[in-house]
Amino acid sequence: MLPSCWNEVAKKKGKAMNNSRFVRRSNAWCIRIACAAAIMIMLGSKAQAACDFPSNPPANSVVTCSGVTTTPFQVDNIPGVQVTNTGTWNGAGDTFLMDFRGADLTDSVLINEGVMNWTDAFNPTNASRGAMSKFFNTNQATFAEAYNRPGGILDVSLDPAQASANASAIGGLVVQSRGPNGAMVASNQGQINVASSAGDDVGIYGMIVRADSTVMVENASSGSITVERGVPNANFSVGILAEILDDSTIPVSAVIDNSGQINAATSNSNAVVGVGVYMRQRLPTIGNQPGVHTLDNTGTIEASGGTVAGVLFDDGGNAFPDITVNIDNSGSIIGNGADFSSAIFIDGAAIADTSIFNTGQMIGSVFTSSGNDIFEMLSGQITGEFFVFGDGSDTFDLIDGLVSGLLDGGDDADSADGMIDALNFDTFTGDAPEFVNWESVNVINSAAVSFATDFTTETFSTDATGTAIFTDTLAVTGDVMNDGAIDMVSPDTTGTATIIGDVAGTGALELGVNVGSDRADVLSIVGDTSGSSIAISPNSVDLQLATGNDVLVVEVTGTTSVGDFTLPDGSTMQEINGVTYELSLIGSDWFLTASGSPGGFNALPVPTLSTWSLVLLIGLFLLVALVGIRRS
Ligand SMILES: [Ca+2]
Ligand SMILES: [Ca+2]
Ligand SMILES: [Ca+2]
Ligand SMILES: [Ca+2]
Repeated sequence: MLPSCWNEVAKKKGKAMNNSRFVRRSNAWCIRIACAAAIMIMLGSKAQAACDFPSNPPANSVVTCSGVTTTPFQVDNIPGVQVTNTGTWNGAGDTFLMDFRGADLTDSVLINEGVMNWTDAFNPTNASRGAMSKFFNTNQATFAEAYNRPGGILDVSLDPAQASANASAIGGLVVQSRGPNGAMVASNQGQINVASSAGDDVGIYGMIVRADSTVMVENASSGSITVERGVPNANFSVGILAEILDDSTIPVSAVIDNSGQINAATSNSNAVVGVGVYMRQRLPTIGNQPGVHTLDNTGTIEASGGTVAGVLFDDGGNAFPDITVNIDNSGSIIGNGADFSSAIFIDGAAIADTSIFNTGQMIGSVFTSSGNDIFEMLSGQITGEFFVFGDGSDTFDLIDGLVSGLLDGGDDADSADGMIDALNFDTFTGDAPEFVNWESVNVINSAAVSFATDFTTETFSTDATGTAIFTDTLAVTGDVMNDGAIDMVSPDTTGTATIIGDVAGTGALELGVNVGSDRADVLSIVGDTSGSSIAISPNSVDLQLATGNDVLVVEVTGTTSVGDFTLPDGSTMQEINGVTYELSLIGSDWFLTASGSPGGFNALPVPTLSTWSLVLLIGLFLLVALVGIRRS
C-alpha cells in the first residue's frame, strides 16, 4: 500500500508551505510508514468485507469495509492494521464503529471514504469517544494515523433522552496515541458534523487528536467541521482539540493546519463555551520537556454563541515552562460571542511565549499570557475590543493593515518591573490605534503615523526615516527621542501638542506658522531638551505679509540651551514671507524673531515695491520729463 500520509506531504509541498518543520516531520513519519507498509505487503493479509470482516484480523492487515453495516469493527491489541470504510456505517446509542483498543496499536491506520453515522449518541464511559475510532488510554500506539477522506462524512447526533448518561466527550473523529513518546496524525478532508439538541453535560468535538509527544492535525481545504449545540450547557463545543498528554521524554509538539472551514456554534447563553481550535498541553512531560504548539490557518475558524474563542490554548493551569505557541493566520479567525468574544485566547495561567503572524482577518479580542509575546500585523484586518498581551516583555509590530481596538501591552508603562513592551509602527502609514501600557513606542522604517489620542509611555521614538504626526492638543507622557520628524503642521496654526518628559534627538519638528498674525503651532515640553539638536521647520500656512513680531514655537519648562533647536540644516536664519527670522531662545522658550532684533522688535512692513521697481519708476519719470522738454 502507499503510505497514507505521502499524499498529504506531497500536497503540502505543492502548496509551498513555509513551515519546513512540518514538512520535515511529515517526511520522517512517511519513511516510517513506508517501512511499515512494506512489511504489511510482505507479511500481511488482505480482506474485503461489507463491514462484516471478522474483528481482530492478523497484525498488519489491510481491511476494506464496503456496503452497509451496523456492526462495530474491533481491533484489540493488534499492531499495524489499516481499516478503510468505503460504504455506509450506522451506529446508534452507546456504541463504537471503528473500535481500536488494547496494549499495542502501533502503526494503526483508520480511513473513512464513505459515511459513518452515529445517531442517538451517548457515552457513559470515562474516556472520550468518536464516530470514527477510539483508542483507550491504556493503548500503546507509538504511532497512528486517521483520515476522513474527501467525500467522507462523519455524522454524530447526541441522544437528548440520554443526556444524563454522558460521562465523557463525544466527537466525530477521536484518536490518540499513548505509547512512549507517541505520535498521532489525523486529517479531515471531508465533512464532520456533531450536533447536540439537549443539555448534555459533556463536551462535543469535531476532532480530538491526542498524543504523548507529537500531534499533527489537518483540516484540508476540502474539509468542513461543524459542531453545534442548540441549548445552554457549561461544557465545550469545539471544532478541533489538539492535545499533548503526558510522560513524553522528548520535546513535544502539536501542529494544526487548517485550510478548510471550522464552525463551532453554541447557544447565546453566557455559560456556553465555543472554541474553533483548541490547543492544549494538559499534563506534565518527564523533565519538563519544551513544548511547541503551532497553528497555520489559511481557512476559516469561527466560534459563535455565548462565551467564545476562535483559537484557545491552555496548559491545564500548570504554568509549564518553555512553552511556545505559534499562530500564522492568513485566513479568518472569528470569535463571535454574545457575552465574550475572543479571536485568540491564550489562558492567563500559562506562561507561554506566543507569536502571532497575521495577514488575514481576525474578529474578536486577543489575549496572550505572561510570556514574552510577539504579534506581527503584516496586513489584513483585526477587529476586537481589546488586544491584551499581559505580563512579560511583549512586542506588537504594526506593519500594514487595519487594527481596530485597544492595544494593551499589559503590566504598566514603566520598565522598573523588568517587563518592557514595544509597540513598533514599522513602515506603517496611517492612524495609530488607541494603545496603553507600552514602555516603548517607536515609529521606524519610513512609517508615517498620526497620533490623535493622548498616550503614556516611557520612551517614544522616531528613527531617521520615521514621521510622527501629532494632532492638535495631543499630550504625550514620556521621554521623546526624535531622530526622524514630528509633524505638528495644522492649517490654522492652532496646534498645541505637549510632551510631558524630556526631548532629545537629531530630527525635525515641523510646525505651521502664520507670520501675518504672529502665530505658530506650539510644542510645549514639560521637561528638558538638553543634548538635542532638533531642526524646527516653520511651514508658512499662507502668503500674508510678515509682521516681524515674535512668534512662539517651543516652550520648555525645564532646561534648554542654545543649539538644542535650530532651523533647517543647522541654520538659525530663515526668510518667511519677506522677513528674515531668527530662532531665538528667550528665557526657556523658543521664538522666531525678526533677524537681528530678538526680543520683540517690530519690524517695519516690507515695502510693496522693490528697489528695482522704484528705479524703473524714477526712470519713467525722467523719460516723461525729457520728452516734455524736447516738445517744449
Ligand atoms: Ca505577555
Ligand atoms: Ca507586557
Ligand atoms: Ca507594559
Ligand atoms: Ca512594565
